[in-house]
Amino acid sequence: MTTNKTVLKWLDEMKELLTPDQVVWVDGSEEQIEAFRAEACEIGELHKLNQDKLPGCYLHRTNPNDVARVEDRTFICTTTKEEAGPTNNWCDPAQMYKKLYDIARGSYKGKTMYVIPYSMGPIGSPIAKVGIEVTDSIYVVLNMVIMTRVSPKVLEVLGDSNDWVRGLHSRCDVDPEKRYICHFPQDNTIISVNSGYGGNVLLGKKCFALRIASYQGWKEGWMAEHMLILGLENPQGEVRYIAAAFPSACGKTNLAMLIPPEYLREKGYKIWTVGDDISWMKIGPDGRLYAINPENGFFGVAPGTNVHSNFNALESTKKNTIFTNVALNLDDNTVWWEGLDKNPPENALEWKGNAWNPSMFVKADKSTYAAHPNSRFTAPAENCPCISDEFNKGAGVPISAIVFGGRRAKCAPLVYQSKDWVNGVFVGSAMASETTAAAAGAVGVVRRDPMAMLPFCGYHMGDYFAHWLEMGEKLGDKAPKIFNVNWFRTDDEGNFVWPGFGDNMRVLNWIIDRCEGKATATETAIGYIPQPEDIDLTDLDMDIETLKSILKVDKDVWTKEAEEIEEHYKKFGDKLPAALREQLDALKANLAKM
Ligand code: GTP
Ligand code: SPV
Ligand code: MN
Repeated sequence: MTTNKTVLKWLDEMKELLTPDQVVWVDGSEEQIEAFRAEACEIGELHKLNQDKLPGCYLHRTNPNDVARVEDRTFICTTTKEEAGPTNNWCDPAQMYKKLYDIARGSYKGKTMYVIPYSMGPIGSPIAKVGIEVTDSIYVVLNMVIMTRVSPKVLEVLGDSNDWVRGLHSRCDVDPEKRYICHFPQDNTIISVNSGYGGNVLLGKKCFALRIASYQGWKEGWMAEHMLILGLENPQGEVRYIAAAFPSACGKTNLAMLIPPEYLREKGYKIWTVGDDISWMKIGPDGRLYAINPENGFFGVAPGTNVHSNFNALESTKKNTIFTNVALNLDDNTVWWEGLDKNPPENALEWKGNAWNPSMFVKADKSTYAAHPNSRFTAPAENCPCISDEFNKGAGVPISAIVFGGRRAKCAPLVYQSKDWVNGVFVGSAMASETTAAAAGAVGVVRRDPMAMLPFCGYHMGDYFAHWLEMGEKLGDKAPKIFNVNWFRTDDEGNFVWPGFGDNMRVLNWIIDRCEGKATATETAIGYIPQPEDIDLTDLDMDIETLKSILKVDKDVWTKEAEEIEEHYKKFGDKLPAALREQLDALKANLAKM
């Protein structure tokens, strides 16, 4: 497949270490994919679903001990601990290589070593990058051919270059005690052992496109962010692009594909999806910030996805999709998950493969759910009815607004605009959100998650903040405007106040109007808030008083918030940029005046 000496040398090392019975290059061709699917079904890795209703679709169940990313077993192995910073687990590279090689040694015995050459981003795009993953899992191969661009062309584009990311995945025994997801940013290398789950093993995604790429972006002057990218088309046919960073399972896929409320659709508003999870951004020739989606598919949260909440995501899963850890409807050999519809299958297998029926379901007890709360679909982006024309173009789309957000039951208002780039970086650096099922561990605990990158930043978070500030200086008056949103404010009964989903379009319109200088706002201690009349409530069952309640900036709540940000900032020591310290002081002063 290639004569690239750096590739061949590394593959020889991998063969020697892993001792596979055979080596198979993955070329992404339809024939090869079909053969892999058949083999995966034979060995029980995949279950073939109803091909009339769901052509090309399959179900996979992971080991029940292996259902989410494992942040406590994820490491950034830089030469010094200082480079990885206070928010990452760190280990000395030499020590970690030894430990991982000892675990992986001989683990492909009796198996095939699949070699996957892939491009993150349209092949040949100036923003795209090449990776090669070796794996012993056909499931990983079949996911990678959906999530990335796998083709021999990738190797042609790479030529003799050494600028590619090495990825070793070995499922080993799926032993949670020996599970490690390790990154060596200075060697462009990722090693993942003892997992078979999503973000732990599809090494192009979080490991490369965020952890390694954030490090590369820092060194090379660009940005790799945990952001969706959408195009908002107005009735004049003009499209403005927004990139939004929300933590895992906080609504990126949903926002990226939203369907505007009917009255806006009638006027001609549309949303186009460029990406739903990751954004790589570079300053273009005209000085603006341009973004590409490095991925080629969606690895989306299944529960809660339905025709009303996310029609376009559901459509995307109707063909050539792999479902992981959802329920199997035995009556028609299709899939089901909580929130898909109001008709749970009478005769089903839950995500672990045990018999299940609706009488077993207890809302308060997640262990009775048919689908795992972090069950996922892997769907080709080309299936998405609203995929942007720009998706496959390598130049990227110019970003008008960057939006941060998270799950905050009480604190953050529905939307606010930062005062300028530096203030926006402060807002991102102070972000917090309630934890979700996307990572192993407690759910619903508020934690600081700067720019939604806490689990994904491949270097010292203080340096990362400084990098953001530097990008702002380079962008100058061409910098995107920065906003913060919160769809998750709750009332006293714990119900979400804002309808969310498609209705988030009402907020996006205000954001774009602000970017174009068309909408008014009120200045508050934390930034610019819309006047209640600025958020269009047409056709919505919500009165203006309720809207006001979720736009409110509460002095006591925010004073406590500022104290927590102070605590959070202490972690970064003298790596915390002075400009952010000043922003916090200014916030405190503003609150004191309220
Ligand atoms: P990752 O793939 O883990 O990065 O997640 P994501 O950020 O793409 O989140 P996703 O869009 O898949 O949404 C996760 C969960 O949040 C789903 O259960 C959605 O139903 C729910 N959700 C998304 N948008 C909204 C919203 O606007 N309001 C409410 N209340 N829930 C939402
Ligand atoms: C996330 O957790 O943010 C995801 C899913 O997008 S995973 O690929 O498993 O990281
Ligand atoms: Mn994500």
